[in-house]
Amino acid sequence: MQHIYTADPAPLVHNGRVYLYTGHDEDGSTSFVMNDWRVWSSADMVNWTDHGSPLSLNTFSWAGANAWAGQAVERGGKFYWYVPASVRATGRFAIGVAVSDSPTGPFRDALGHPLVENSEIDPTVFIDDDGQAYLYYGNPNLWYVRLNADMISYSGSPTQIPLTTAGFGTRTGDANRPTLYEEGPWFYKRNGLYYMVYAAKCCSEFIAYSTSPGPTGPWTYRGTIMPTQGSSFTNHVGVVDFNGGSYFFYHNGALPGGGGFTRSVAVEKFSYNADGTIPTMNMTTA
Ligand code: FUB
Repeated sequence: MQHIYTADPAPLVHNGRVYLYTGHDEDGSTSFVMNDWRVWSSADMVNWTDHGSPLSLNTFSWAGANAWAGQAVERGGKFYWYVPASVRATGRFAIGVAVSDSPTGPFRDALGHPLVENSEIDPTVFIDDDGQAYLYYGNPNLWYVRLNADMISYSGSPTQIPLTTAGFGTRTGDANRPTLYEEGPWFYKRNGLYYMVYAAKCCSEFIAYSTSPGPTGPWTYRGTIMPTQGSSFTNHVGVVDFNGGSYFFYHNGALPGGGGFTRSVAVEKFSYNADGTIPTMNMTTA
C-alpha cells in the first residue's frame, strides 16, 4: 500500500478475492495516531482496489482512540470485524465487533458495547472445521474465547494460554516476560496443524511462530519467520493461501517519511516446507 500509511494487515479470502483489512497511521505521526481502519482487495495479488474506510472509531459509540489491529471473518454471509480500541470512559483497551453484509462494508457496531473488555488488544479470529470459532488476542498475555455461532457473543470466560518457554520461546533480560510472545497473534489451521504467528520481543519486534495439534494448545515454539528489519519497531502479520500460493502480509516503515508510527503494509509470497514449517523470509524494504 503506497499512497497512505497502513499497518496491521489482516487478509481474508472470499469468493476469489483477497480482502485486506488494515489499520491506518495518520501522516506525520510521532506516536500512534490511528482513527480508522481500511479495506483493500485484489483478485490477482498485483492489482489492488482501495475500498476506503468503512470502519472507524466513530462506528463505536464507546470508543475514544486507538484504532489498532483487527481481523475480519465471514460466517453465514455476514462479515465480522474484530478490532481493539480504547474505551472513552476508562481509557482501557477493549475489543469490539462490527458487522456487515459485504466484505467492504459499511460496517456497524454489532453490540453497542465491547465484546471483551480486559485491557488487551490485537484480536485474531478463526472458525474451525467443526464450526467452533475462536477469538485469540492479547498483549502482554495471550487469551482466547470460544465464540458462539452468532459470532458476537462467547461461552465461558476468557482463558489465558500458559506462556511457557517450550510453547513460546525464551526471552532474556526481562524477568516479567520470560517468553518471546509480545502481541499481534495470527491464528489459523493448515493441513491439520494449528499455527500461532505473532510479534516477538518488544520493541524491535521480529515475527515468530508456534504450532499445536489442537486449537487451544499445547503450543510448541517453532522459531523465527521474519527477523527484526526496517525502521518500524513493531511488526504484525496475516497469513493466507490464495490461488495456489501462500502469502505473508506484514508491515514496515519503508515508504518515504515512514517509521514506527508511519508504517506500510507489504507482502511476501512463500512456500511451506514439506513438514509444514514456515521458512525464514526477509522484508521487502524498497
Ligand atoms: O498498530 C498499533 C499496534 O502496533 C498494534 O495493535 C500492534 O500489533 C502493533 O502493530
